[in-house]
Order: sequence, then C-alpha cells, then structure tokens
Amino acid sequence: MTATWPADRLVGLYCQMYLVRRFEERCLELSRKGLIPGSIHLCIGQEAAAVGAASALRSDDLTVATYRGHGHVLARGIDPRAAFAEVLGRQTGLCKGRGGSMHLTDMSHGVLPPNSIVGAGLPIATGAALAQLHKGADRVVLCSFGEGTLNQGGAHEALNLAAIWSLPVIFLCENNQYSEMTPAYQMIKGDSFATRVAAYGMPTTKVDGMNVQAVAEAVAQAVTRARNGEGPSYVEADTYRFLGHYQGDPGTSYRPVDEINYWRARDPLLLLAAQLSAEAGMDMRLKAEEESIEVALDTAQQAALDDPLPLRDDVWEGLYAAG
Ligand SMILES: Cc1ncc(C[n+]2csc(CCOP(=O)(O)OP(=O)(O)O)c2C)c(N)n1
Ligand SMILES: [Mg+2]
Repeated sequence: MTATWPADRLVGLYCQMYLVRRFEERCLELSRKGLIPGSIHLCIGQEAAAVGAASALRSDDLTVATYRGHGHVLARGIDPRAAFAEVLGRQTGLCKGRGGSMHLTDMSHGVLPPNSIVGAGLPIATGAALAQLHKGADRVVLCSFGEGTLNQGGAHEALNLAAIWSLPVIFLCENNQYSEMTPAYQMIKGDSFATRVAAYGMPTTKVDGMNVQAVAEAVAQAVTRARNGEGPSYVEADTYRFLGHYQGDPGTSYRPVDEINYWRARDPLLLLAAQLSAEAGMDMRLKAEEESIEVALDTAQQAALDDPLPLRDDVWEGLYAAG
C-alpha cells in the first residue's frame, strides 16, 4: 500500500461502506418481518472489498457480482430506492420486482445481471470482456466471487480463456473463509487459491480485505493493466462475513466464537473510522455523514415500501419465451 490517502477521499469510501452496511441491516429487518420474498445473502463485514474495488472503476466499466452483491451494486452508484424496491419485489425495482436480492441489475450503471449459480459469473465476465475487445472499447470488467467458486469447473475455463486472450477482466476473489458452512481450508489441498490462478498465467495479489484503501489500490493496478491491454489479473481480498450465509443461518454453529470476534475487531468501518479519528473534528464529521445517509435510506426504504407490487396481468412481460 502507498501512503495513506487524504482524509476527504477516505471519508467518501467510509460513507459508501456505511451506506452498504445500513442498507443491508435494513434488509435483514425487512426480511425478518416477512417483507422480502426469498433469500438474502448479506455482505456485512465485506464492505471494503466491494467499495474499494468499485472506487477503482470508471463509470462506464462493467461489474459482474453474485447473489452476495448488494455492496457491489450500491458502490456503483445505483439508487438505493430502486435497490430496496427490487429486494422487496416492487414494480419500481431495478428488474421490475422480478429478480429480487440476488439479481440486482442496472446496465445504465454498468451492472450486469448477477445470479445465484456459483461460478457462473466468471464466464459471463470473460464474455463481456471479449465483447469490449471486439468493440475496440477500453472498458474493463470487474468480476467478484467467493473463494468456494474456485472449485467450479466453469470458473477455471473462464480464467484460462481470459488469460490466453489477454482480456480486460479483474477477477476479485472475496475470500470470506467459508463456502456456505464449509471452511476454505477443507476445500483445497494446500492453502492457496491464488497459486492455482497464477498457473493460468496472470498476476495474482493478496490484499487485506478489511482495508478499503488496500483493496482500492490493488484493484486500481489491475484496472490499469486491463485497460492497457495487458490482460486479466486476480486480486484476493481476505475478509469475513459477520453474519450467516443467508438470512436464515445464524452463522455460529460452524464458526468458532474466537474467530468471529477476531474478524469483528477488524470491521472495515471501525478500522477506517479509527484511522480517520486522528484528524481534528473527524468524529463529528463522520457522525454527520452517517446521519444524512440514515435520512436518505429512511426515505428510500419508505418509498420502496409504498411502491406497488407487480400486477398479475404483467406476468408475461419481459420474458423471451411466449406463454
Ligand atoms: C453451481 C452451484 N453449486 C452449489 C450451489 C449452492 N451454494 C450457494 S452459495 C454456495 C457457497 C459459495 O461460496 P463462495 O464462493 O465462497 O461464496 P460466498 O457465499 O462465501 O460469498 C454454495 C455452495 C449453487 N448455488 N450453485
Ligand atoms: Mg466464501
């Protein structure tokens, strides 16, 4: 990592992480009240990976996230009201309420459709990057996924193709230490996912995924390579999800309390706030920023709750196949 960035820049990243954290805590409350159809997979604890990575992108770059993608989507600047509305299944949602939490999509912000098939994002990102090359565009594709994904065959085919064709992709592995309830160390012989990826012939970097500046810098380097036609890179952010795999999983039966406490003490928001608080007046400034984000989220959430559900008569709209 280079020298610490100026406070204003870090405050911007803090605010984005706070927005993601509070959006998701609100989603959890809404889910517990039975207002969210289906499952939600929260990235609470992993905000620095999503926010740091998105900060390295240009507004016309592309993002391919996963079912744990709220953070990536919000960090690309999507309107929280449209995100709430989609999660709540409303007509005004990003996908008109038909996608829900796992499919937040907004092409106007470069967010391609994510999905819940583990490993499916890598071939999609590689294909999107190939399209950029054919178009002569200099857009890059950020592809985020979990470490468990690196045991999926399609993921490896995509990594290989991206490498041999020198495609502009940044493969961001958010190593949150678990794939559902299975610890990462039980899934591979040896201890390194990066070593596997390096075998395809692309640079790999491991970074502290709880340090937003460190993630931002590592991804920015990979973006520069990709934009210069030097091909893909792999960045692995070491991180942790503070809650369960999905809203119905307490996340405590298969994870030692000491381990959870260790990572919670490395909360990316707390770490950055502590670092920033060395500046005079910073605590007050962060508090004021948090308050204004709460107000914006209150408004967005209430508007989405007041929005209508999709109509039964519209059920065939947006389908490729006729009924
Ligand atoms: C092809 C496929 N296999 C299995 C599953 C079930 N599944 C859903 S999430 C998940 C864990 C993936 O772990 P990881 O890639 O580390 O991502 P994380 O959930 O930790 O963010 C599994 C096995 C699935 N959705 N798709
Ligand atoms: Mg994982």
